[in-house]
Amino acid sequence: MDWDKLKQEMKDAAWDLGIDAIGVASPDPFTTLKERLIRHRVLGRESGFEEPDLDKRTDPSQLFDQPKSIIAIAVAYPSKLKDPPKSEPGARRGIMSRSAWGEDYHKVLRNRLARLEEWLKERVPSLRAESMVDTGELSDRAVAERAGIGWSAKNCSIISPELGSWVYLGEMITNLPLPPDEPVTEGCGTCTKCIDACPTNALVGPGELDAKKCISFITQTKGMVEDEYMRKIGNRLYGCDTCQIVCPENRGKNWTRHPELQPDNELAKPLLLPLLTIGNREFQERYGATSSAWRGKKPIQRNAIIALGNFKEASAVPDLIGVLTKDPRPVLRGTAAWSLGRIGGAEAQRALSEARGSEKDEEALAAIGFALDMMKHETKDEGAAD
Ligand code: B12
Ligand code: SF4
Ligand code: SF4
Repeated sequence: MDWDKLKQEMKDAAWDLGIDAIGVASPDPFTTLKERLIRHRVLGRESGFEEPDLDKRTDPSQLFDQPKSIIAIAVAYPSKLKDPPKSEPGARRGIMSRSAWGEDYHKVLRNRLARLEEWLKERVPSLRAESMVDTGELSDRAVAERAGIGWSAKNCSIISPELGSWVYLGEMITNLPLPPDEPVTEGCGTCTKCIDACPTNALVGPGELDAKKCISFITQTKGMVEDEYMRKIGNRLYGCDTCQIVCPENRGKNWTRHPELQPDNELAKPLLLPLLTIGNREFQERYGATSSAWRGKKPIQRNAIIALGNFKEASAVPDLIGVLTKDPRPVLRGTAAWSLGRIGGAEAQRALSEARGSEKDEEALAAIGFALDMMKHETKDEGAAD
């Protein structure tokens, strides 16, 4: 078999298979990545969403019998809404990160990898392959970098010279000895816009993230959020795009060719109030097919409550009092207390004082106390994200 020729044919076929960038990496162990991951763990900077076994993360031969190559793919997604609905007083809206617009990317990329596998199998019937997207053991970014899809940037993203960073990544380990590609030579140069723009200073150095400080991570947690971070969440409901929006490499880049990745404006930038009381079935119907639903509805509802507080949306006070007094989940009651404290006013204060007498959950009670205190001292006024 002429592997060079097969690789070139695969590259030529990729576009028609719905793949926007493709490259080949050697399956050698990722030794510098391993050192990096150990350091990351020791410093307590992991999110907890990563595969915990660092040997599996960095040695493809632990996942696959005699791997010969890893094919990396990228699928580009939209970064702009067409005629986005306005967020205005009385009708405030939250924002989903671009990686959660359209259909769940795990499904879309698995579909592309399955098509690619079929294409290869037709040419090499002895093909063995194992594909992964996000939830697999490997570092999708490290594989993409080695396969020449893009460089590992200061905002941690893989930036493709042609596509920017609005790309999802996936890979396929194979038994085919395809010749590897070279990593790209471009880089960030002296730019530091992402590090400067990060609202929580989560980018602690170029390409170094303290995931626990990252708003993207915080929006996906389920507990109470600290006051400092609630203020910085702004109106983000899931994920954070700030360090990519400010990136000059993304200027003018908006990828729209995949119909299943096209956003629905009402899901990408939804009204906040209806989210407070959305039922399980309705949540599944609306968000079940997107990548934002994997942690259930609670984090998104909590973030909607936070956003109303950050907007200081006085018209939301009755609904927030409803959450404070009736919601069975202490985290949501506590967050509603914070939001009412941030909005302020006599009605909010009365409701908080009453709730202080009846609330049984310790954490929610502490949040009520904090909110009442905050009403006395509130001076700051951070804006919303989008
Ligand atoms: C855990 C995780 C998160 C965590 C932690 C993110 C992080 N930066 O570590 C949280 C929840 C915060 C998160 C957020 C986001 N994520 Co995420 N996430 C992952 C996941 C599952 C693992 C990442 C990981 O292991 N991180 C640990 C770090 C240390 O390793 P790494 O980034 O994989 O590898 C790089 C570094 O190690 C670095 N490196 C290696 N050696 C050295 C040495 C030195 C000195 C330095 C400085 C760096 C360095 O180079 C490697 C390659 O870039 C991957 C999927 C996967 N299986 O890989 C998706 C993934 C990285 N996420 C993705 C996306 C889209 C996002 C968000 C943009 C979503 C959003 N809009 O909110 C944000 C971006 C936040 C950011 N600035 O990174 C995409 C990235 C696509 C791209 N173009 O790069 C991935 C690849 C999912 C996918 N399959 O498409 N994510
Ligand atoms: S995703 Fe947001 S919080 Fe996280 S590093 Fe980027 S700008 Fe900072
Ligand atoms: S904003 Fe600048 S430093 Fe950050 S990723 Fe983009 S080019 Fe690199």
